Amino acid sequence: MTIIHNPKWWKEATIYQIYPASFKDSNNDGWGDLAGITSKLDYIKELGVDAIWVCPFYDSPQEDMGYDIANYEKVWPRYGTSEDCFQMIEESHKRGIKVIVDLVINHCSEEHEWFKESRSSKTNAKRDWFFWKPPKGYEIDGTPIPPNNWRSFFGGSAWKYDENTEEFFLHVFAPGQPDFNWENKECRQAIYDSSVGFWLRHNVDGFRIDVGSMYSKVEGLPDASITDPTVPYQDGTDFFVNGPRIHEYHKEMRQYMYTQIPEGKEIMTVGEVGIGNEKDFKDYTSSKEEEFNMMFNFKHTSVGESPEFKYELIPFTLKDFKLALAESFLFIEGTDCWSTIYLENHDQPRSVSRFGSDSPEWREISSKMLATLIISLTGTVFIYQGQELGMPNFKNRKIEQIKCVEGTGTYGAIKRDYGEDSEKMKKFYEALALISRDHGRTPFLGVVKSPTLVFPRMRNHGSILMNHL
Ligand code: TEU
Repeated sequence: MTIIHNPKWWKEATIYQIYPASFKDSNNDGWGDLAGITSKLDYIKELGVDAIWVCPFYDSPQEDMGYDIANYEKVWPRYGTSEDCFQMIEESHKRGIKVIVDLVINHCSEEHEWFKESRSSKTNAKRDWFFWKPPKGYEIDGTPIPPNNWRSFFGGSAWKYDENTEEFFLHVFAPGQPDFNWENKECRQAIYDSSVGFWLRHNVDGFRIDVGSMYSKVEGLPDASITDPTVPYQDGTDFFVNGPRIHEYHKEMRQYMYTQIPEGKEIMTVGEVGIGNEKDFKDYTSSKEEEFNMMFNFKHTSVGESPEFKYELIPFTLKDFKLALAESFLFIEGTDCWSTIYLENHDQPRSVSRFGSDSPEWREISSKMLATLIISLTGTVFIYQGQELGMPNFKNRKIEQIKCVEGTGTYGAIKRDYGEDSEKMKKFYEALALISRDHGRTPFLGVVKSPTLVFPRMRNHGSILMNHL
């Protein structure tokens, strides 16, 4: 029997995710920076890590911690200079560590030059690069009504009114994150060249593709059905998650990537898909389809959150968790697809607090148990800075101290729709204490009193269902 063996470095890899703001501050200005990351590469190497994924470090007004990009080709000055970045890439490569960067191209920032041009007039050449629509009508007091009833992931309407041209633009995330109109070919080409090409030409080894399932919106942007009559805006994801042209776009982008790298070099991509069915997952990750190499599923990190509203906790059992986690990898069996395994990232709380126990008695052993779980399952392992030390959630943070735009935006929407003293707000506070996105964003090491490495050495952990195709 001949076994066809086509090994790929990324199938056996352990990838370490770095959140630049809170990893290592090299100049004592209170923010982590790229020089800080470079100074810790030996530590990262020692962990047995094969690649780092560095969260957005590009120029940005930081409404969503850098996921609102004003210039794809410039480093945000607090994080350093382009030279610092090129050095981080070079020093990683010297140590045999690959570098994966975040590709945030469902939207940009209101501060991006392309959006500034687009908003300048209805006839601007870039007007169609974003979704602009006139109001659906006007309230009696003259307030313009958004073009459809979609809600933003971060609370309130997914549309923001622009006085200048008296039209709304679409933002499925924060108001300062206008969605690109991927239907426009010229816009797609500009995105590829600036965000993908620039970094491939500067030697990165791949991309983590932010909200990679949401670029294709259903034509006409129809109203969502009313699933929660108590609030003005509804869940519109049926019309933009895994949409009609999404696979076409990813194939096109992957082809573009090949034009930017030397012969023989391999690029690794991991797409943030979030939700979908088995067919969607296969379509994204089948090697012959040439879209993503692997993807992130949100099923297991959403366990215990109400499907209608994330910030309302519901009971769950160990079995629910195991079945949800299995959705990340079972679909690849007998296929040419590949998968990831993770418990933490910058949008998630600390896994020891979420799925184990962070009491002084149990924190270390509980973290070790979760570490053992993920390195023994199938798929490329992603671990998040501090997870190797069993960092726990922070305790007793007040609402005024919440920094993340999902937390502050949701708070504002609940206050407006239900009131400060409502049951909804009470449940929101309870949920925030467990699952706020800020839990994973506190300074590295900050809350760990006695650091001990909880991960077994990670290199070549091996996969149970090794895929040879
Ligand atoms: O996250 C996308 C995403 O789906 C999350 O916002 C999700 O809704 C929630 O936080 C987890 O349940 C990506 C980035 O990872 C996130 O940091 C950004 O805020 C977001 O995209 C917008 O770019």
